[in-house]
Amino acid sequence: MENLFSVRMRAAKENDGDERGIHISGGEGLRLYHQIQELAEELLQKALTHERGKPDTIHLSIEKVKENPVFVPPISIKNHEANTVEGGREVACQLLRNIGISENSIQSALQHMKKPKSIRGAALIDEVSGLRLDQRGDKGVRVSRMDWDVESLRFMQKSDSSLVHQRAIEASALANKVAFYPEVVAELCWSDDPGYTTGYVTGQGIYHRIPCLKESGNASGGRVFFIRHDVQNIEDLIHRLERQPVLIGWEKKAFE
Ligand code: WAQ
Ligand code: MG
Ligand code: MG
Ligand code: MG
Repeated sequence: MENLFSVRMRAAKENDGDERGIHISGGEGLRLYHQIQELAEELLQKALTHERGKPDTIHLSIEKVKENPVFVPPISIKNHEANTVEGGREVACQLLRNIGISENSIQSALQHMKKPKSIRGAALIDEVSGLRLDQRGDKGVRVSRMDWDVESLRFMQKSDSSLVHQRAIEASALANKVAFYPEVVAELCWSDDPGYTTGYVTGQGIYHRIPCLKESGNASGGRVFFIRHDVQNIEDLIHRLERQPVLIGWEKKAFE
């Protein structure tokens, strides 16, 4: 296989007394050399026109991936219904309970999601105690080096209409990489973008899309990964989340 490049962007606004600033937007992909420019332009455009505001700093980084990517077959997508934030959050909490997440841990996740200052990465919390396991504070753990395999995505799009929107494509690539690791029991996510209120819960091999997880206009959101209580080496998991190249899809085009 030809070399892949990791193309990543993050944009932030300055904030007094905090060198990292306030998170505006981020994004990324794994592409071949001749596709770098197209993705870099898309990401730059995203940074410059984001509804969270004009950034003061934009980091764009492009790096050859030396390790071979792992192919991860996508989990299935289930669409849920809700008309109110209360209803949407109840759907999310019920799904997390069914997956086996403790009430403490669910409440701790909701507290994290409601914080007004959005962080650029995810919080890793214990599925039983709800305690934060990563030591990353306001930075969080930024999952990186994942993308859809293009042909596998096209195949999935034939049967799932939600996978046409750029945002759902990006979010599901991340969610699929995260769900691949056995240490991660579940994930809860909704956007920090004020205009986007649909979020998801993943667990037990399903990406549950849930509308109405927050009020429109609200700029808080985030990601929580619920981690198995018996995990010994959290740093090793974080390393794989950040560094291991993953393509979502099938290596052999068995589906053609
Ligand atoms: N790694 C870890 N956490 C991240 C990453 C990443 N690569 N990117 C974003 N986050 C965290 C961070 O705290 C953001 O503030 C938060 O997630 C939300 O990110 O099926 O668009 O990119 O329709 O604003 C979900 C539903 C959309 C998609 C989620 O999130 C669908 C979304 P955003
Ligand atoms: Mg995003
Ligand atoms: Mg898992
Ligand atoms: Mg956002």
